[in-house]
Amino acid sequence: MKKLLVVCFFMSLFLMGYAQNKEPYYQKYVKFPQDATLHEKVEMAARLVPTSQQYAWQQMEFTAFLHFGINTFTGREWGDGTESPSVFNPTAFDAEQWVKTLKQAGFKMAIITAKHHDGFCLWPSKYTDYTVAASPWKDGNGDVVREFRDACYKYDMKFGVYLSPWDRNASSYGDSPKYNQYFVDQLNELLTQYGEVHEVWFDGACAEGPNGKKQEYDWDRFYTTIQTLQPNAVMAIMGDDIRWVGNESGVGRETEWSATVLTPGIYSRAEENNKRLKVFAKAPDLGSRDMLRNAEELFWYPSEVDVSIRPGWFYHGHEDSEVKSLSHLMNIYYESVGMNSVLLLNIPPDTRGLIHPNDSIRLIEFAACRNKMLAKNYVKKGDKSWNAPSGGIKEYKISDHLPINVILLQEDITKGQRVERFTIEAWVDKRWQVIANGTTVGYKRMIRFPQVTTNKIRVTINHTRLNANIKNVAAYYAEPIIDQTVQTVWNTLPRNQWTSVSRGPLIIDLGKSIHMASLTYAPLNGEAKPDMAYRYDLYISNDGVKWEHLRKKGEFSNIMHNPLPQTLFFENQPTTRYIKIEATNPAGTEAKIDMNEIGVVEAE
Ligand code: FUL
Repeated sequence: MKKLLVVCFFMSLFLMGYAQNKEPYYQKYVKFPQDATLHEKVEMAARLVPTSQQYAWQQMEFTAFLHFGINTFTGREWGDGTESPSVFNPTAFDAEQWVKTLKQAGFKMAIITAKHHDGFCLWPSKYTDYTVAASPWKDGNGDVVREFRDACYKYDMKFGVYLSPWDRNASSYGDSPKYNQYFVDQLNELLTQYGEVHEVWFDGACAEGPNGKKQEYDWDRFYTTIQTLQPNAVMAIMGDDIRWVGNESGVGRETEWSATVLTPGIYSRAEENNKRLKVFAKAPDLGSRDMLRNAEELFWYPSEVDVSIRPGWFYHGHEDSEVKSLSHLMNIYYESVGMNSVLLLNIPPDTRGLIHPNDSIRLIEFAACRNKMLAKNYVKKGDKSWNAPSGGIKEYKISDHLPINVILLQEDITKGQRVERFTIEAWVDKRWQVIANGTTVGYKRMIRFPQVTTNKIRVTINHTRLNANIKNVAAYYAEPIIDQTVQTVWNTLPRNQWTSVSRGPLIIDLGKSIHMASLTYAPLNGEAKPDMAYRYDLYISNDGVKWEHLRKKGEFSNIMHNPLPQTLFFENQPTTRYIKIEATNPAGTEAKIDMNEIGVVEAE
C-alpha cells in the first residue's frame, strides 16, 4: 500500500509536469480553481506549456500545404462532389518533384489534401468509389498519397494529411452516425497505411447552407482514433493542438498568446464558453489579462497561419502570373513565424501533377532571401538565457557597426509564454532611442524598424507573468526588396458609363453591348461581410427585358474565408449589355453586391 502511495505521488507530480525551480507546469490545459483571483490565474497561465508534440510542431516554423485533387482539373475552388473521376488525370505526376522543391525551400513538413470538400479521395479508399481508382490516371492503379508519402521518406520531410470532414459526395453525409463511421474508416486507412503522420488537418468549413445537410460530427471519436493510431500527430483547426490564425491572407496578430482562453471548436462546451467570453477565432486578443479575468480554463492552443502562394488554394492556369511576390512572402514570414505562429504555405501542384516553375522559382527566392538575412546575426551572446522580471533590462553588444533593421526575440516556451510588453532601444547619437516595442513574444517574435547603425541595444521586459525566460535575442539586416509586380486587370470597361438599374438583385447596364470574356466579383477592400454573395445565378440581356440564364446555381466558393476576387470566364464570349446577379449570402438570404464589386473584361 505504502509503495502504491509513493508511486501515485510521483505519478501526480509527473502529470502536473513538476519541473525546474519546483514550479508546477500545466501541460496543454489548465482549469482555474473557482475562487482563483486574477493574480493567481495569471501565474497559472504563465506555467501553461505545450505538449512535446506541440513544441516539435512549433519548432518546424515552415510547413507546406499541397491542394491537389478534382478541383485542379475543373478550375473550381470547391467541387460539389458531382464531378466525374475521369477528369483526374495528371500527365506528368511526380511527387518527388514536390518534396524536393519544398525541401530546398526550407519546409519541414508537407500536408496533402487527401480528401477535399468534394469527397474525392487521392488514395484508393475501399469505402467509396469516388477515388483515384476510378480515374484514368495510371489506369486506376495510382495512389497519390502513397507516392507523396514515399517521397517524404526519401527526402526526410514530415508528412501530414488534410481530410475534409465536409464531404459533398458521400451519400451518408448528414446521416450522422453513418457518416461518422465512414469518416473514421477513412481516417483508419490514412493513419495505418502510410507510416508516421505528423499533422492531421480537419477543416472547419461546412457550407451546405440553411437548406443543406446537417452533420453532427463525432469529434471525440475522431480525436481518439488519431491519438490511438498516431500519438505523435498534432490535430489542427478542428482539433485542440493547433488553432487557425483567423484569416487566409497570411496576416498574424500583434498580440499572439499561445496560452489562450478560446475553447477549441471540437469540445461540446466551446460555443457556450466562447460566447460567454466573447471570443472567436478571429478576435484580436485571445489571452491578455483582460481575457483571463472571466476565464475558467486555459488552453495551449498555438496559431497556424495558412495562406496560399496564389490567390486560390487549388491550381488555376489563369493565376500563373499571380504567384505572390517575394516582398509579399517576406511580409507573410514576419507576420507568421515572426508573430509566434507556424507558417502553412500552400503550393498547389498543376494539372501535370508538378509544382509550376513560377511557384518553385519564387519559393527558392523566398528561402534565399531569408537565409541571406539570417546568415548574419549582429547581437553578441544573445543566446545566453535570461530570466527577466517585469522591468528587467539587458544590454547587448552589436558587432561590426553596420545597419540593422530586424530584431528577433524568443522565449523558452517549455517554461510557458510570459512576456506581456517589451521595448527595444538602440544607442544612437549618444543616447538610447526606442527602435521597437511590442506585446507578446512567445516562441518567436520578429520586429522590423527603419534601419539604425549602433554598437549596442537594450531590451526591456516591461511586463511579464512571473519571470520571463528569454532564450534568444538577435538582430539582422534585411535588404530592401524591389518586386516586379503584375497587376491583374479584372475590369476593362469605363465604369462611369455604367448604371446600377437595381440593387436587389443587382442589375447593371454597361452602357453598351459587349462580348464578355469574364466577370469578376471582388469583395470591397478584400473584406468578408456577412451579407456578401456566396451562391448566385447570373443572367445577361441585351435589352434589360429578355434575360438569358448564363450561370445557374453558381458558388463563390470559400469567399467568406478568402475574400479575394473570383472570376468567371466565358469561352463563347456572349454578347450582352445588361448583367443581373441574383445572389444569396452564406446564411441563405439575399446578398448585397455593390456595383463597384463587379468587373467585366471585354473580349478583344
Ligand atoms: C478552407 C477550405 O474551404 C479551402 O478550400 C482550403 O482548403 C482552406 C485551407 O481551408 O477552409
